[in-house]
Amino acid sequence: MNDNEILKEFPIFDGSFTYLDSAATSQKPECVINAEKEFYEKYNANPLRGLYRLSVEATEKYEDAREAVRGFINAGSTKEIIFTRNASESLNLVAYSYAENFLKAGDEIVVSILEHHSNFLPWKNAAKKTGAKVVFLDCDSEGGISTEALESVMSEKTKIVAVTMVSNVIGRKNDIKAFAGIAHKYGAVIVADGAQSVPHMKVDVRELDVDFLAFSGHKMYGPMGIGVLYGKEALLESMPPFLYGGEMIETVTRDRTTFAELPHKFEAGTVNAAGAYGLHKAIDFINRIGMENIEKRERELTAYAYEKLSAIPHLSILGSKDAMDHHGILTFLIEGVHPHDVSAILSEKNVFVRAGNHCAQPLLKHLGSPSTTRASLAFYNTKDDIDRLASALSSVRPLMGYDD
Ligand code: C6P
Repeated sequence: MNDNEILKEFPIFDGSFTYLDSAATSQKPECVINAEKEFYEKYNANPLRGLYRLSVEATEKYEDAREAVRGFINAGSTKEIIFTRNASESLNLVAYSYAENFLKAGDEIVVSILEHHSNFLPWKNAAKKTGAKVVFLDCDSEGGISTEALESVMSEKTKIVAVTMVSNVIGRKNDIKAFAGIAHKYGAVIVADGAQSVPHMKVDVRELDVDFLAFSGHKMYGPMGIGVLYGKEALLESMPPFLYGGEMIETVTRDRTTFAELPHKFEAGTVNAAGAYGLHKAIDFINRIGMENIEKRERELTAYAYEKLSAIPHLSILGSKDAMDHHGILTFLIEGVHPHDVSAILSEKNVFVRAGNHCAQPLLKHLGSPSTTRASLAFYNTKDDIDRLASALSSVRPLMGYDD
């Protein structure tokens, strides 16, 4: 597909701006935008409840979406796919239902320093309630975490290893398969945060052997408000419900409740069926483009962006010195200019990037800077987008009064 064919799929791209904040949320193709409308126009009824045709159809659309997610990450069963609101809720589900029930005082939860707050705060909270301890797994100066580093913080006390597949700040990827092997050797479960990996690379939960995987629909061309938790069936079976309410029960009497089978045990209340339908269409869209093509194009764009930004005086890119370690995410500092000013100047030039702490304050502290500017790509970006970014960045210091 050429640039124009790709851009045509996304109605928001009218040529008036350059979008480089896809790590925050991706733009949506027309097929996904239309899907929510189609759901409400053709299939709207409360799923999983009604015995009439429309409700049965709504249920079918919802469960078809679950099957699409299962296939997309190669889970063994749809019982292992829980729909949530987003990656944050998926991670909280594991912390509330698994950690709070199975951890005890003295146990340890290993959390990498690369984590987004959503894969740190739930563990901190679970540790506070159970008396367990959060142990940090630090990265090296370029954001890498070796298997030796993980081994060095593991012990028989470790019960959970919570680690991101790809950092939302520096784009660095962890060797999750090797990490899973280490976690299992010590009898711990591994919780992988796939928010920044599932939209950009093939993620096969059985190949990686992760126990839990969390991700959001809105970062993978799908709607906001729908997310996924994958969990191994035996673990999910052993866990109590996270939220209580409608449709997550089998029977309720005055003094006894039995819960629904997986996955419905974890989906209390009316579900986001239109969102799931939209996510299904997003998965169809990714499959139509081909994940290998998405990855290839994003690799090329990352290499191009790394080269362009590296050539800008007074700009330093955080993390690895190897462009291929950045997976579409470049976080940088411009000497003497606050990242908020950088982002505001870029916005004036209709180039949209994120500035701040990227919801990863412990990592930013570790990297020695409380705030940075971040440009993040998706496959719909073009080399022209990168050229516009580079040109806008080159103007920042002169505009701030530096005579470079
Ligand atoms: N990162 C970013 O701009 P939610 O908000 O629940 O969909 O995703 C949370 C989350 C969890 N893990 C990682 C690695 C993430 O990057 C995010 C979201 C966005 O970097 C918004 S803060």
